[in-house]
Amino acid sequence: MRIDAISIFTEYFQALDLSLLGKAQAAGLLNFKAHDLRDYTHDRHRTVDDTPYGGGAGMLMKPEPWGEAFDDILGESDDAPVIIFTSPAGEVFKQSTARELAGRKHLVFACGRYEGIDQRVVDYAATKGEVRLISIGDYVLNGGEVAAIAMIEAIARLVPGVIGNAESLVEESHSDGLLEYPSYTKPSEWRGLEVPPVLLSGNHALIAKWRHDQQVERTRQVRPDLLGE
Ligand code: JFE
Repeated sequence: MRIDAISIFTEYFQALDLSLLGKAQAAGLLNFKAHDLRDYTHDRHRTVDDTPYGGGAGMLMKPEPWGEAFDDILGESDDAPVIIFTSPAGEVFKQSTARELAGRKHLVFACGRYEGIDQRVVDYAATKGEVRLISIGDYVLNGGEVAAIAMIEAIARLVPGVIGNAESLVEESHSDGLLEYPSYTKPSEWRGLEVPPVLLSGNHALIAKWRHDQQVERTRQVRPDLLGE
């Protein structure tokens, strides 16, 4: 899978060189590249922002560097990429979104800063691929990079071979729509706190039932919306 990100803070994406995603890149399962939007400017100050028409506070990202970046990065593309604008005004990113995007060959993340990007950049991108505006949640970040990194991590771990232990993914898909059950490792007693005895019982049917009950109870307590309540 090929993933590009366009940003004025490409250093953020060094996080993707760590751990499993770093190994996936080294193994050629994931071809990731961060592109500096300022490389597509031509003035002495490498300007990417300007004031909004109609007035209002703050600055917007001007369209010309984005157009040049898309022409360069999407020019090399074989089939229609998905172009993702991280935005607080987008559809909310879900595990189902990650699954959909993990099935595509080429993703391009457009990461804005300031108060956002000139709307014509989104309209132009739609002539080059499938555009999605995606939010990672109902809070406002200072820019799109952190949101893009969260999405890339969630997507890339679903690419076959990226997670060595395929069982972790299988088990997750079973528990679809419920929160995880609490987990314990050794020692069986720690600072006066005991592991629930059922987990030491060796009774696998009983353990499966206990875990499912814990999932339902947890979900009811903190995320009743997931139960449709
Ligand atoms: C950008 C900003 C003022 C946005 C109303 C580009 N889930 C999520 N939260 N925040 C973002 C995504 C995000 C994504 C891209 C971004 C925030 N900003 C900051 C400033 C108003 C804004 O939108 C700029």
